[in-house]
Amino acid sequence: MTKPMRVMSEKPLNAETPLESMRSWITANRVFFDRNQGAIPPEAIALDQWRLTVEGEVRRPLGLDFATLCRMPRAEAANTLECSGNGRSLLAQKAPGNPWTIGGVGNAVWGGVWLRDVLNRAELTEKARHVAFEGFDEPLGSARIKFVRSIPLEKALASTILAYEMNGEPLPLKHGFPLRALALGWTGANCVKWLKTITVLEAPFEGFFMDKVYRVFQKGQDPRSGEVVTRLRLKSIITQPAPGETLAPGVLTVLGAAYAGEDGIGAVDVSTDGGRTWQPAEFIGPQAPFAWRQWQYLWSVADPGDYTLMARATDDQGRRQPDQAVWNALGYGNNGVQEHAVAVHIAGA
Ligand SMILES: Nc1nc2c(c(=O)[nH]1)N[C@H]1C(S)=C(S)[C@@H](COP(=O)(O)O)O[C@H]1N2
Ligand SMILES: [Mo]
Repeated sequence: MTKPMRVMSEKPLNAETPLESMRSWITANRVFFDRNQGAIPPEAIALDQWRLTVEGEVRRPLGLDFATLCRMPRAEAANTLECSGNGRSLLAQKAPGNPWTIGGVGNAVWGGVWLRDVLNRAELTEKARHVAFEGFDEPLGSARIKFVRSIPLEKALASTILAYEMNGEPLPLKHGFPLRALALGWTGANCVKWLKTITVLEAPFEGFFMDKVYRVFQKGQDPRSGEVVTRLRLKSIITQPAPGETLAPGVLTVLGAAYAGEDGIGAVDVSTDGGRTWQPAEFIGPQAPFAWRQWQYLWSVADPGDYTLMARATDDQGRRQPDQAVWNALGYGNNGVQEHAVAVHIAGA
């Protein structure tokens, strides 16, 4: 019954969540999007071989084994994970990178420990400012650059978890078994998989994946002059009907999701006439911090013809999703209304 994922590349594996699987609050693990810079480890590491090293600006460096980690107070959080490049192929002006449509996103309930509990155990020094994560996946390509990312200490202490469970199952191999970071409400690049080392630093980590990519800059500019991609941007997507679908007249259920990372969703409006008029959608399903909100709109359509459906979200502070995304050289954060419009055909009776 489940539609297959849309694979954009096999090596490394980059694949989208199918549209049909985004019509529920929880995205099933088996179709949850895959985004990899390097090679997925060929097999699950034996848990008794695995250690989490915590070092750098700490008074008590740690080598935590899995059993010890599991005995620590449990953290559980719903979180919508989105790749920074999601929506890139829909941008009005093209940008290089994986050609994501809307499926570089998924929502899951993650179980693990709070990063703050691990850092407190290691006792931060006064110099601690950034927290860097390194996984044990092998880099691909001749440059052999490891995927290392750091986040500010405030985020690490406030709302970051180290997850060993995804939707009630052990973290699947593709998604970082046995442990991954999740900076809640921040893009996937801040959520390192296959964690092995956490290094507390005085300043942001410097390296390819911090300084050359995952920054918002214009063509010809030094990437380092651009802001690091962190928080998810306010956005809504239409998950039913599918683009280009032909439908019969009647009352049609339009489905979608809206998310804003660290912010909540206040409202979603739907247009069925290419943005001339807007009607409120209704929320369905659960609501939780950092998680998307599912919505529906019952569309009565009598007349055959071609229609353009659009959705636009407003966050809980009253800020509205932009019509067009702010373009940048690597095509990150496409949250434009126009770019996510869906054209459908209503057939004659
Ligand atoms: N170790 C490691 N962690 C990683 C990556 C990676 O290549 N290696 N890719 C990142 C990116 S860019 C994204 S969008 C998310 C994707 O997570 P998923 O494959 O579980 O959906 O993982 C992040 N964590
Ligand atoms: Mo990503």
